Amino acid sequence: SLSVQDEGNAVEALAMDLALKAGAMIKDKSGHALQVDTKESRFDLVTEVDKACEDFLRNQVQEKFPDHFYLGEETATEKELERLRSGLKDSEWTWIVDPIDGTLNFVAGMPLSVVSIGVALGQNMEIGVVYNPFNDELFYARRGQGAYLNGIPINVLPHDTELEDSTVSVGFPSKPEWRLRMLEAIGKVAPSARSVRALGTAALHMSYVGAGRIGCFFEHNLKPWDVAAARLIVEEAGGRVTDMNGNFLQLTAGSILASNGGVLHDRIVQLVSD
Ligand code: 2AM
Ligand code: CA
Ligand code: CA
Ligand code: CA
Repeated sequence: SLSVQDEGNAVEALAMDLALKAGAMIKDKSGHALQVDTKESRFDLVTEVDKACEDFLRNQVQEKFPDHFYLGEETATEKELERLRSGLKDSEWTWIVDPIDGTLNFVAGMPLSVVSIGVALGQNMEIGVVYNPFNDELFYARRGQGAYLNGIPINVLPHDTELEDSTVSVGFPSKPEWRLRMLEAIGKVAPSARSVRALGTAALHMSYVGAGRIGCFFEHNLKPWDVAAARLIVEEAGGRVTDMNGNFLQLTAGSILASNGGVLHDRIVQLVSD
């Protein structure tokens, strides 16, 4: 059997290869007539392409690594989510996958959707890959080895960057009550920020934090697959990821704040924490 290091290398190679292949499927179908269904509400959409990408990713992972645990947005069962909540075993590999982050952009034909593939070893994210097929940007991180964009190392903004010199990014969850909570939080932060962006994909926002394009990202009520890959990208790029009260973020996610670390992180927590 493989050493943990060798298995990590094989997982890394597969995660990158699959992100590129799923990304190509997404780009191919963009702008075409799609079958669109609703999920939990009229605001919560899924397309045939979300499902096809997830089936492809799940089958590939299960074929190459039959003993790994796979959790993906479009196939996750209550039992699988419970396994994540109750805590993963130390030596267990877990794939946490969002086949399309930014489905509403995809449905509308806006080129802002990514494939997000995170792989945990035990309770820690070990590998994170976020791929935007529309401009061919591949964000990637491995625990302890830094974060990269298309092979070039990336870093968050300097730690002394203040809110006044930072663009802040946010997301609007599908549940109306959580949107109102977001508007409250944005109301406290926006007056002092350089500007505010909401691009409709949490994984891309967080990757941009890692690349130093924006200072921070926060959103309520996110799911594990929205943030699994990109949190490692932010951390390995020198940033910080917590919940919106500044506390440790579990793999189960929820409310999240990703930033360059330093004074900006503390300032946002001070403004939005409950
Ligand atoms: P998704 O595209 O994979 O569903 C942005 O607010 C984040 O929340 C996205 O990462 C998006 O992931 C998720 N989300 C789910 N439903 C949403 C909705 N109706 N409106 C906005 N975002 C939604
Ligand atoms: Ca979705
Ligand atoms: Ca998502
Ligand atoms: Ca999705």
